[in-house]
Amino acid sequence: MPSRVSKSIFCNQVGYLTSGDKRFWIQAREAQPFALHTPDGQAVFAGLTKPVGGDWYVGDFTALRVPGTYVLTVGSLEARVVVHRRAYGDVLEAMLRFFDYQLCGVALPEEDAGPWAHAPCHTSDAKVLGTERAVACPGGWHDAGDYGKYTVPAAKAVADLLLAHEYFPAALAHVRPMRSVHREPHLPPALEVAREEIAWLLTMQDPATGGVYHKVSTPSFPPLDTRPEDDTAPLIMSPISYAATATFCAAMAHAALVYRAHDPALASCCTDAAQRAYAWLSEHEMRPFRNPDGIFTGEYGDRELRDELLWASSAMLRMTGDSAWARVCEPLLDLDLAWELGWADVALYGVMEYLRAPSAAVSGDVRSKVKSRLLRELDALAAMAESHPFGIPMRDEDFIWGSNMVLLNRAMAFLLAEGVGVLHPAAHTVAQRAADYLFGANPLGQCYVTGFGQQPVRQPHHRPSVADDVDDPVPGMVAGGPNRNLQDEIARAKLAGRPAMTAYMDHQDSYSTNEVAIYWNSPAVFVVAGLLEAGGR
Ligand code: G3I
Ligand code: 9MR
Ligand code: ZN
Ligand code: CA
Repeated sequence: MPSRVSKSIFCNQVGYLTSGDKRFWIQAREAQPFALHTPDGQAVFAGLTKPVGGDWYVGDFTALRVPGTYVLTVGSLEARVVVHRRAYGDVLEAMLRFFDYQLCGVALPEEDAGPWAHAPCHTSDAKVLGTERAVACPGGWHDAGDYGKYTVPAAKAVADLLLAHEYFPAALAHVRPMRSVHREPHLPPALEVAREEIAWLLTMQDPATGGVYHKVSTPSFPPLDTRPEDDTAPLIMSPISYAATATFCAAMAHAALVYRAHDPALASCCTDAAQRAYAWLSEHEMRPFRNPDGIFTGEYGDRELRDELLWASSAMLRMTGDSAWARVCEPLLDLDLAWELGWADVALYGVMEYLRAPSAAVSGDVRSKVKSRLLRELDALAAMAESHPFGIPMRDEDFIWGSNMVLLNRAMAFLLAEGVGVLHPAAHTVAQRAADYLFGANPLGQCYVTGFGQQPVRQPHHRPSVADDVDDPVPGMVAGGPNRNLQDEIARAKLAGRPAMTAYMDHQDSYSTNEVAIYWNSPAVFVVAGLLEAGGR
C-alpha cells in the first residue's frame, strides 16, 4: 500500500484539558519534528512524532501544561489548538441543551432557542393502534432526526443522563439548560433536563395493565423538510411491548432513586410506575416487538430480551434494597449476554445497578465474579484500543449505524466501572481518545458535533435543522458517524469501497451516517462530563 502524506493535522478541534493528555495525528512515511508556538511566535514545545500503525504517526504534547491558544506546526502543516482547564465546558453545555431542542409539545422561545425557536408541535392525543382510545402523551424528546418518541431508546438516554449526574455532578453544575422550557427549573442540570423525558415516559404506561407502549409516532416519517409544528399526521400508539416495559421499569426505578432527594413527588410516581411495569413483566412472555401493519417509523426491534429483564430486576434491587430481587437478577448475570450500553444490548446497565445495590442485599460471591468479568471485558476493549492507530477501542466491524455511540458507550463503560471500584489503568486514556476522535482526531478530520471545531457537522439528517431557514444546524448534536454497511441510498452511491472509519458523509440525506439521536448525545454527555470532572481537579 502506498504511503500517504498528511494534507492536514488531525487533532482535537475542541481543545485539550490543561492537565489532560494531548495528542495529534498525521499520515507520514517517517517520524517528524513538531513544534507549538504562541500566536506571537514564542516557542513553547518541541517534539517528534511516533509511528502508531499503518501510515499514522502521533505527536504527544501532554507535557505542555500552560493554558492558551497555540499554533502547532509539523513541516508545512499548521493547526490551531486550545489548552484550557475547562476546554469542554461549552461543548458539554451544548450537548446537554440538545435535549431541550428535541422537546416536543412546547414552544421553544427565542430567548432560549435563538434562531431555532419554534411553536409547539405534536400536541394532539395519540390513538392506541386499532382502537378508538385516545391517550395524551405530550412532552418528551423527539428521538432523532425524525419526530417519533420511542420508549426503548428513551430509557437509555435517560439512564445516561442520570448516571452523568450521579458520577460527575461538579462538571455538570456549570452547565445551563434552557430554563424557560422546564417545569422544574431549579434541579441539578442533568436532572432538570431528564425530568421532561421522565414525565413523558410516565404517560406511555397503560394505567390498566402497567404495560408500556413501544412508541408514539405518525404512521410514516414525514418529508425531511417538515418543521416540527407542521408534522400534523395522526399520532399512533404502537402496542405495548416487553422491551418497552422492561426498559421503562429500569429507567423509572433508577429515576425513583436519583430524584428522591430533589423531587420527592416525581420519585414516588416513578416508584409506583416501576412496580406496576415489573408486575406486567412477570405476567408476560418475552416477545420481540415488530412494527405492526401500517406503521413504518423506527422499529427498535430486539430479539434478546433477557438483558432487559436483567436491567429491570437489578434496578428494582438497587431501588428497594430488597434481596428478593437479587434472586431474579443473579442467574441472569451468569448468562452469556453482551455487557453493553446500547439501546438493544442493555446488560451493562443491569450489571452496574447490581453492583451499586446495597451490599447486604446481594451475594458477595456473585458480586466478586461480576466484577472480575467486568474487568476482563474492559481488558478486551483496552487491547483493541492499544492496537488502534487512534487509540480507540474499535475494530472495523464496529463501524455500524451509530458507530459514534458504540465508541462513546465503550469509553463510558470504563468510567462507570471506576464508580464500583473496578479501576482499569487505561480508563482515562480511552475516554480521552474517544473525545479526541469525536472532536476531529479521525481520518476524515471531522468533528462529529454540530457547531464545534474547525470542521463541524453542517448537514445533519435532522428535520428541524433542514426545515428551518437558518444556515447553521442546531448546535451540540452528535452525528451517527461512519457506517461500513452503507444503509442509505446516497451512502451506497458515494461511499462504496471506503475503509470502515471513513464511510461517513456530512450530507442531510445520509441518515445511516449523519442522523443525530438522543441516545448518541447521552453517552457523549457522560464521557465529556467525566473528562471535565477529572481535568478540573
Ligand atoms: O449489531 C449488528 C451486527 O451484529 C451486524 O453484524 C451488523 C451488520 O449489519 O449490523 C448491526 O446491526 C445494526 C444495528 O443497527 C445495530 O444497533 C443494523 O445493521 C442497523 O440496521 C441498525 O440500525 C438501527 C437503525 O435505526 C435502523 O433500524 C440503529 O441502530 C438505530 O439507531 C436507528 O434508529 C433510528 C430509528 O429507527 C428512527 N429514528 C432515528 C434513529 C437513528 O437513526
Ligand atoms: O428520516 C428517517 C430517519 O429518521 C430514520 O432513521 C431512517 C431509517 O429508519 O429513515 C429515514 O426516513 C427515510 C426513509 O426510511 C426512506 N425514505 C427517505 C426517508 C428520509 O427522508
Ligand atoms: Zn413534537
Ligand atoms: Ca436486549
